[in-house]
Amino acid sequence: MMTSTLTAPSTASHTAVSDSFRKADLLSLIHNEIQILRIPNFIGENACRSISDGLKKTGYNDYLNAPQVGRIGMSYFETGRQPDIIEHYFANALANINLLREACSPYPCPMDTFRCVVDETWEAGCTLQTLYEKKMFVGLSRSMKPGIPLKAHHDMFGRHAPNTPESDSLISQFGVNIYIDVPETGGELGMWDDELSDDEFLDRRGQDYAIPLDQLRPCDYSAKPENGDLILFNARKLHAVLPGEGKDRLTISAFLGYRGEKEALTVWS
Ligand SMILES: O=C(O)CCC(=O)C(=O)O
Ligand SMILES: [Fe+2]
Repeated sequence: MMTSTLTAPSTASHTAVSDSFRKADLLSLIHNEIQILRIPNFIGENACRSISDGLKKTGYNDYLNAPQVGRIGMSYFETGRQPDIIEHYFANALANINLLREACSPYPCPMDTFRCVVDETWEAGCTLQTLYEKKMFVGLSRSMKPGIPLKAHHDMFGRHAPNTPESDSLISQFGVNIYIDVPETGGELGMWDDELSDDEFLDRRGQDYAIPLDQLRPCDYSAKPENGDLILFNARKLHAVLPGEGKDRLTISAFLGYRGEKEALTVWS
């Protein structure tokens, strides 16, 4: 449609930066007052270095449906509604949580820390998402190679788990990423203001897993992550990871689901 997305504007008004995870900031995200919440130094430098080594030693495999995107663990997005892959996802969910814990050891897995911090902050708590009465996996680690973007997409639980109370009840879905080892240049989280319907998104991505960046105008705003950052963002808006330079970009990620102020928040990958 329009030109290159390789430069990323930084836009303060869409982003809040906080020194800790606070309910008021999460409410700002929920109420659409901000689109990105960044918490620097959520994880310390030494922990990042050690966890980066542990993740690389554990080893990344490509997504089943997004070639060139490495991951440890499995995203429910990969199941593509196929019963045999869904079964595989659930059969391995808890083992994969433990695999991530082992990779991070002797440091705590940052996703466990995140889950505790959210639980402590939100009166109704934060729990691991269940689906079809089974526990989901959470804490997917993603590795993006230099020069390779994560193409533009939105994340909609309802596409992968349609007509379930768990997806029908969702009011907001936030992307959660903890940045373990990121390039100094590039690797921004880029966002567009567009909230497409899922049908429109699927139509526009065609056979690809997402929309190539050269088919979009430059992103409307972005966040440049640093090692140790925790970033939450509105995953229903179109977003992408811009290509990084010089080193692999390692993250630990989840989605956070909101269903109302009196409801528990939930996490899954
Ligand atoms: O790695 C990032 O900055 C964002 C990745 C992403 O698309 C997501 O977590 O939904
Ligand atoms: Fe995403």
